[in-house]
Amino acid sequence: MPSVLIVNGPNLNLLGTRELGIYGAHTLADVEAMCHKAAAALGLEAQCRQSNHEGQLVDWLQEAGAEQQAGRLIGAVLNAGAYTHTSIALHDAIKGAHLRVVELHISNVHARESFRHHSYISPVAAGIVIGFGVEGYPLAIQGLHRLAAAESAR
Ligand code: CA2
Repeated sequence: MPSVLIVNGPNLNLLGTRELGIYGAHTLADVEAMCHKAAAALGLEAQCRQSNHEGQLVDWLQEAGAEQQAGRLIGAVLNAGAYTHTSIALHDAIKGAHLRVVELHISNVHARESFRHHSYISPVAAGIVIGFGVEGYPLAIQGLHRLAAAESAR
């Protein structure tokens, strides 16, 4: 069964414990359960990971690129958290690995502080899902599935 990788970055392990007004009451475990369900409905296995460490995220994205090239993975949904706004390393990892990525943000970053308006991920993302709360995760999986199917039909 092909896989889809779901990667959550720094502080997203705290979902559902604080900042409920911005990120909602669902925990990371709830989000991962939603991802497993959405993936299974498309005949995919969801691999869910979270790290607070930039290098760990780089390693996972590099490995995912190799899995995608081998035809075992359709791509990744990436909520890089605050690294979205700072990390050239994540940008380079996605680009270098030729990884199909849907960038995701729970909150509408464009309605927040200006430092959240720039993303190093967006220029190397195949698609972007922003501001739908945690419901964005299943939407991103569905979008990634469609993009992968469209590319393999070409
Ligand atoms: O809206 C998003 O999904 C973000 O990627 C979340 C990041 C933020 O830095 C981005 O600008 C937008 C922050 C994640 C922190 O999550 C927390 C959850 C609960 C309590 C504290 C932090």
